[in-house]
Amino acid sequence: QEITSLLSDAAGEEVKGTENPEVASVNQNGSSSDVPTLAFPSLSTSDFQFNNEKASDVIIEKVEEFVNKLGNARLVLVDLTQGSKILSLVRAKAAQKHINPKKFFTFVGDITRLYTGGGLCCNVIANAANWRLKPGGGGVNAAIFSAAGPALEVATAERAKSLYPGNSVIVPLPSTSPLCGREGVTHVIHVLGPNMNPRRPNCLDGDYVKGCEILRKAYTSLFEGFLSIVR
Ligand code: AR6
Repeated sequence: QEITSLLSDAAGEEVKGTENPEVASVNQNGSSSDVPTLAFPSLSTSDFQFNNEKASDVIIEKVEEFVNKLGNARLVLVDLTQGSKILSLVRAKAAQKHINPKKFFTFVGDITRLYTGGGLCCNVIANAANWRLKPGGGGVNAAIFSAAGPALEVATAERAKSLYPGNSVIVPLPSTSPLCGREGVTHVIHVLGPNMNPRRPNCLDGDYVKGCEILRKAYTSLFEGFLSIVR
């Protein structure tokens, strides 16, 4: 309990992992690895060009819906930089809605180095995937496939060949993957968000009614997938 409080106090505000001694010391004790944690990027808001304000509303709505179903688990929204617009928006809205900071917080860091780079143990990470479930393409997808090595591509192909927007697939990470050994990640959940970029497949041409519907579906699928792993 004491350890959980220490961690959440540190994490209630946005934290930069490497500058956060409380988080690091908790992890050195080994205890926070007992807290099932999903680290997820903001789906669709970079390469897929989804509006940040609307995306932050959907994230908050879905976090609010799932936060009381988590038991001792927690959700962490991750982005690469301190200046991340989506992290600021979500952090402000989460505070406004009094969402429990022990259960949900934001974190600045590379999702493939959350433990070694930031002292944050996350047993599950989400990927903002492409419909073909293939490596490359930039963003978090390229980073995760590259850090996980070929084992992730093989394990993914065994589970699914493609994804429709709004859907996800859970992939248990083989213990041979560096992401497993180095970072303690046991599962990757690939999620396909809605696309507003005309240069990418299935562009919604600015239709935010459909876009928000698909984004809600994507987060529901992601959070339900995480719950199915931790239960
Ligand atoms: N660690 C943490 N967050 C990251 C990282 C990282 N290593 N890299 C990017 N982000 P994006 P999308 C953040 O573009 O908009 C790919 O090409 C980023 O700042 O990865 O859903 C796929 O193949 C942003 O906040 O995903 C798809 O075709 C968030 O992750 C397409 O992009 C999502 O950015 C998906 O586009």
